[in-house]
Amino acid sequence: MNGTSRRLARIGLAVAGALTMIAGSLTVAALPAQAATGADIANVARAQLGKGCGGNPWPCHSGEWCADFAGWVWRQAGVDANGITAAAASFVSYGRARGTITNQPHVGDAIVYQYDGAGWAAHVNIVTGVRGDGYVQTVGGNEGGGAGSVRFVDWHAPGNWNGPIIIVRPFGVVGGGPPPVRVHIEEFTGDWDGNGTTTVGIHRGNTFYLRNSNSGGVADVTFGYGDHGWIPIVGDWNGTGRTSVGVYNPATATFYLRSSTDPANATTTTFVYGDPGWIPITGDWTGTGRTSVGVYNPATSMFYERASTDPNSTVTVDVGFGDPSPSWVPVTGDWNGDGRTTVGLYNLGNANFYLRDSNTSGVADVTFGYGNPNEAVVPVSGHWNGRGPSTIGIYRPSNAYFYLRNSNSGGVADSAFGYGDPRTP
Ligand SMILES: [Ca+2]
Ligand SMILES: [Ca+2]
Repeated sequence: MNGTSRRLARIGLAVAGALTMIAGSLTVAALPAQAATGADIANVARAQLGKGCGGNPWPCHSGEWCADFAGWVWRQAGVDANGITAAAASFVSYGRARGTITNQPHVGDAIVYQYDGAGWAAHVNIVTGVRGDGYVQTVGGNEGGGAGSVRFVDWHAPGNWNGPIIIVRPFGVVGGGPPPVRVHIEEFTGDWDGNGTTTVGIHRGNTFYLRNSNSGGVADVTFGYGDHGWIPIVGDWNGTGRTSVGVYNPATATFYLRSSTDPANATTTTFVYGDPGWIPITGDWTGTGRTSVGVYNPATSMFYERASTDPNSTVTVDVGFGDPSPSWVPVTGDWNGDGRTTVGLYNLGNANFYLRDSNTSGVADVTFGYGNPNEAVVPVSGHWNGRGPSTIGIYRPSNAYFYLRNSNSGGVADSAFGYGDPRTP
C-alpha cells in the first residue's frame, strides 16, 4: 500500500460501509446479524446443489463460473470477499493479501486447484466438511463436466484431486481467519529527572521501575503503585518539569494520578473517565505545560481528551482518527514540536504508525512502517535526545527490548537496548 492510500484509510472505511449497506438492500435478503461462521458458508453452498450456470443469483461466466459461485457463497454468508473476482486465482491473491492461506482445511475455506503461480488456476470450490484424517467434502460450481453444475464431492484428500492445491481461509469469519494481534501495555517513557530527555520505564504487577537513561541496567527509581492488569500512564500533572506516573484500571475506567515519582512522598488524584475496556492516553493537549489525560475507545476509534486532571472538569475534545480494531494501539506525542500533544496510532497488523498533528478528526499527517507486521509490541514516544518534536519507538515484550527512533520515519532503530524481563504480550 502506498502512502496516499494509507492516509485515506479512514475515508475508505466510511465509503466501504456505505457500499455494504447499498449492496445489502439490493441483493442480500438476510445478512447474518453476527459474524459468519464456516458452517454458514457450507450451508449457503449446499443449498445450491444441482443448479447450473444461468438463472441463479451468482454472476455467471458460461463455462468458467466456479469462482463466480465460490465468491458468491462467501459474500452471501457475510464474508468480506473484496478482491475475489471471476478468476479462481483471485482467491490466492486474496489469501496472500490478508494472510489467510493455510495448510489445514476448515469448513468454509476455499480450495484452489492447479494454481500456476502467475495468476491462473484451474478451479476453486468450498470445503463443507473436514475429517480428522484431513479428508474433506467440497461443494463447487461448474463441476461434473459438460455445462457443469453445483456438485458435492464426498471425502477426498484435498491435494489429490486435480493436482496441487492452495487452501484459502475467509477473512474475519469466526474460526476462519487469524485473530487480530493485541498487546497489553506495561511499558512507557518519561522525563523522570527533568533534564529534558525522555527515558524508559516499565510496570510489572503493581510496581513501577523507572530508568534515567536509555540503556540496559537496573531501575533508578522503584515504587509500588497500581495493581496487576492496570495500565500505566505518565505525565507532568502539576507542571514541575518532571514526568510522574499514574495508572488506569480498565475494569472500572478509573484514573489514579500520582503527584510525583518520589517513592516516599506522593499524593493521588482519582476520577472515573471513559468506559471499561477503553485505553488511557495522556498529553498536554493545549500547550499549558501540564499533562492531562484522555481515553481511546478501540471499538469506535474515537479519542476523548480531557482538558484538565481536575476531577470536576467536564471539558473534553473528541477526535475520530484511525480504524476501529483491537490491533490499533493509541500513541500520543508532540509530532511537530509546537508544544501541543496530538493523537497517533500504531497498527500491530501492518506495523504502521499513523500520526496526526492536530486534535481534530481526520487522516494521518505522517504514516510510516516501523517494526514487524502482526507482532505484539507497545508503541512509545518521547524526546530521546532532548527537546524538539516527539519521535517514536516500540517495546517488544518477547525479548524485553526498546527500539527507539530519532525521527518519525521508517528505518532501523537509532537506539536498542534490553530493559526488564521478557513477558507475554
Ligand atoms: Ca530525563
Ligand atoms: Ca504538536
